[in-house]
Amino acid sequence: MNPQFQQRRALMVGAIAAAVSFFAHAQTVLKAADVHPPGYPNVVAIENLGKKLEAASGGRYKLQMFPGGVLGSEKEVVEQTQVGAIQIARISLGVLGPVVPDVNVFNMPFVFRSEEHMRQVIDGAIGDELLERISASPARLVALGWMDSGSRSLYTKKAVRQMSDLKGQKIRMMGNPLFVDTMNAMGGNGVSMGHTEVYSALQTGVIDGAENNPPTLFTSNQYTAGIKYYTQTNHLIIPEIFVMSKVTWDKMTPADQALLKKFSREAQLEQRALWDKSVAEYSAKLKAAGIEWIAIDNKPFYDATAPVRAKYGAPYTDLIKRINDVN
Ligand code: BDP
Repeated sequence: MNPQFQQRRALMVGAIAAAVSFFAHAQTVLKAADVHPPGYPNVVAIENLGKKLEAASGGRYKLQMFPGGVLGSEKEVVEQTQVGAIQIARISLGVLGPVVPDVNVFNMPFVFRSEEHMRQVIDGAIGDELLERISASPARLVALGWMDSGSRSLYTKKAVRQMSDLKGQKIRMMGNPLFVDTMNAMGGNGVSMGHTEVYSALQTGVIDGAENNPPTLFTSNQYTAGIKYYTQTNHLIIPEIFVMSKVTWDKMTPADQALLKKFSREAQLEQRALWDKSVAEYSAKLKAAGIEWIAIDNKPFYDATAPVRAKYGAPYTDLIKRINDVN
C-alpha cells in the first residue's frame, strides 16, 4: 500500500474513533459561579442540584462549581452568563436590578415585613411570576429559582447606636443605585463595590463599614478587617437567585429543562434548611470573635427610606399591594 494512503487511512480511523467516543460520552459541562466559599449553603445546594442532574441525565450533564468569586464579581458573572461563557450564576437579586429593573421591587428597603414574609412571597405566585418576568426579559437569562439570604444589617468600625451615628461614615453597598440611595437616605455615604473588594477596602480605610447577613460577614473574613459592631437595622431582606444562560437553556430538550426546573425547586428548599443553620452558627462565631451585637429600633430607618420606596416602587404599585397582602 502506498505509504501516503496508509497514513491518510490511519488519520481517518483515528478521527472516526475520536468522534465515536465523543458522542458516546457527549457531556455538557455546566460552569457554575458563586462568590461564596465552598461549604456555604448556596454553593452546596447548587452542587447537589448538579449531582442530581448528572445522575438523572445518565451523565449527559456535569456541573462544575467555581466558588469564592474566582470567575469574577457578580456583575461580571452576570455578563458572562448572558453571553454563555458561564452557564449557571448564583447571585444576589440586588445585582440583577440594573439588568432587569422589574426585580428592584424586591430590592427595596423594608419592602418585606420579615424574612418569613419574604419566603411566603418567593415561594408563591408572585415569586414564580418574577422568575418568569426575568426569563422573558431581554437579559438572556433563565431564572431557575430563589434562595434565602436572611436580613442585611450594618457592620462598622465605629458603633452605630442610632441613625445619626451613620453621619460621615462610608458604607459599602452592592452595585445598584437603589442601594446607594438607601444608604444615603439612612444618613451614611453609600459607596458601591463588588463583594470581593470589601475586605481590602475596609483594611485600607476606603470604607468604614458595610452591610450584610452574618454568614457573609463571617465567611468573607470581613469581620477581621477592623469591624467591631453589628447593628441590627435589618434594612434589606433580599433573596438570592440562580439563573442559567439562555444560550445553554435553548440547547436543552424540554425534558431536560423540566428536570433542571424540578431540581432547582429542590435546591431552593435545601438551601433554606442549610441557611437557617448557618445564620445561627455564624452569628455565634462572630459574637465569640468579639463582634458586639447592637439591638436598635429600626423605625427611624424605615421612615427615612420612604422616598427610596416611593422612587423605585412608583411603577409597581399593584405588585407592592399584592406583596403587602401576602400573609
Ligand atoms: C451576600 C450575597 C452575595 C452578594 C453579597 C454582596 O449572598 O450574593 O454578592 O452579599 O454583598 O449576602 O455583594
